[in-house]
Amino acid sequence: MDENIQKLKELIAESDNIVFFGGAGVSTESGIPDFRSVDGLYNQEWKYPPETILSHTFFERHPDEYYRFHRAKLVVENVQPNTAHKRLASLEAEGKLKAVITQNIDGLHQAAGSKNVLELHGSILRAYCSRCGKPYPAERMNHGTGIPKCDCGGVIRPDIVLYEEPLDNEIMSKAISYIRHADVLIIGGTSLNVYPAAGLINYYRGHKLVLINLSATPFDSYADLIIHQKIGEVFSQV
Ligand code: CNA
Repeated sequence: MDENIQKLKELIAESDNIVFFGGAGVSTESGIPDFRSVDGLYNQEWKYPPETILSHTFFERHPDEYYRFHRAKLVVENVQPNTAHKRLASLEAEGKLKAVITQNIDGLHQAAGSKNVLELHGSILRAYCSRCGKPYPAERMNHGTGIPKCDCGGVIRPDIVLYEEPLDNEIMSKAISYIRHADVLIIGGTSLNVYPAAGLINYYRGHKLVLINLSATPFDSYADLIIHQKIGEVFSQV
């Protein structure tokens, strides 16, 4: 076994206060593209970059184009949790992992059995009316055609945090608290480019910061242990 993965295995074995903070790279091995990898959404043919389409202004002005992108790119059929999601869920069940903090909107941590999941950017598995707030099943939004509308005439929107929108204060405070009190913080599958989420790393007080990411991140020098390998493959060994 790789020396660094062996070290991670030991850190996990010795701790009962692990917190995981992850992003899109956690789900690529399930078949959901991230934003920035070579075959990620940034490198696909599309008129605007994902962060423009996924912005509040764009949603308000071009809901039809937003939904074309949403259904084509955010909703991926028949996805299953991979080894990373599953191992994180089993670590929680063993009482070793306190929380999964995720930037993902795909619901795969819960599908794997994780209970304490803090979704910083919401979920495409929930929807509500942008005018009156009435909740709706995600089905029509994710699989229908055209712009989904509420009985009140408002546009139904996904319960995700679009660019230009603030993060939920309560979720952010909980995430800060888990990270501040964590013994081992494992960060994985995130380019650590999207704020304010990426700034969470600054709240960690410990000396067991593990970074598992295919490519380098701006925070590599902060890490006590770096593993530049596929996260599913790493978690299958620990
Ligand atoms: P990102 O900026 O696309 O970065 C992903 C990172 O993961 C990159 O640095 C990759 O090198 C790395 N990576 C890709 N595959 C793997 C792998 N198998 N193992 C280890 N590392 C890998 O994504 P971030 O999450 O950092 O950016 C935040 C955005 C992307 C959030 O707002 C998300 O909502 C949004 N997003 C979410 C999903 C999803 O829910 N699955 C998919 C695409 C984008």
